[in-house]
Amino acid sequence: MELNEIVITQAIIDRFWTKLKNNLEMDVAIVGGGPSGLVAGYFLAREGRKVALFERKLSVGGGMWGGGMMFNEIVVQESAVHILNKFGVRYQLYQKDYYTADSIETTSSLIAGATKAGLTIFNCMTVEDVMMREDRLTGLVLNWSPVEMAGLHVDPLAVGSQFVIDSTGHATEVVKVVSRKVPGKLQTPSGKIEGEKSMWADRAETLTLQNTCEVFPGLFIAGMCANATFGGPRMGPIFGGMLLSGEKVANEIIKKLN
Ligand code: 48H
Repeated sequence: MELNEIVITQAIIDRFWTKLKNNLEMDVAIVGGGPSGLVAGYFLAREGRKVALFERKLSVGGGMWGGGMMFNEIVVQESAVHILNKFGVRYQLYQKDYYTADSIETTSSLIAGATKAGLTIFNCMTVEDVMMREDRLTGLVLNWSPVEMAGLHVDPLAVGSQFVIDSTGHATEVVKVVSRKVPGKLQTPSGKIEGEKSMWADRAETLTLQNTCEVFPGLFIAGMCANATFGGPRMGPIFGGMLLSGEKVANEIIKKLN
């Protein structure tokens, strides 16, 4: 049988259309496909929740691919090793409490695990705004990343969700929009974004987990975004906090949805 280009085109359009339409309303919309967002998506999807992740770039994985300064290995502490096990990532003990894993294997395993668990990922989409009502966030405002990159004046589209997770890392993009444009205050000491501090790995890893919370009605923060929002320090290429934050935010939202 001769392969037909028009059928190939129709197949892609039909399937993508269905995927997009199925995700116009969902339980949880995740912004940013770094390690914390992917782990959150995995645990939410495994609970049978309707969850989609929106990523600006062509590839998800965020800052994990490059390990530390492009030495493509990551460090994970003992308390987060159970998450590597869930995704079938191989790791090695370096010394007590310090494990290492190949950053390519880890990132690709998080992506494969999360999508196979049922997380839908939309790449090349930028979240440029949120949807709001009197008392809470109700969804996301999206545009194609190439529209943003080219600076084209094209209006966005919107998707609804019961909860939003900002896992956009250092950039804290959704929190920034909410702080600037949505009436009300963030649940931080100043009511605003406190801003990320310089490196202190041990404290940062503890705070990443502590700062993972609902920072505004309908908006949860995870990963590096949680630390930057609450004024926590950065931690460098140790990723246990990111993985644990993804697990925690999923559990908190599952409790609320139940
Ligand atoms: C759609 C967006 C938007 C937007 C951004 O930075 P990430 O890897 O995030 P985390 O928090 O899961 O992991 C942080 C970790 O990678 C890291 O940077 C560490 C540990 N740093 C320590 C240190 O000391 O520096 O991923 C965030 C993702 C990226 O893929 C962005 O492209 C994406 O979010 N993103 N996607 N719409 N508006 N903004």
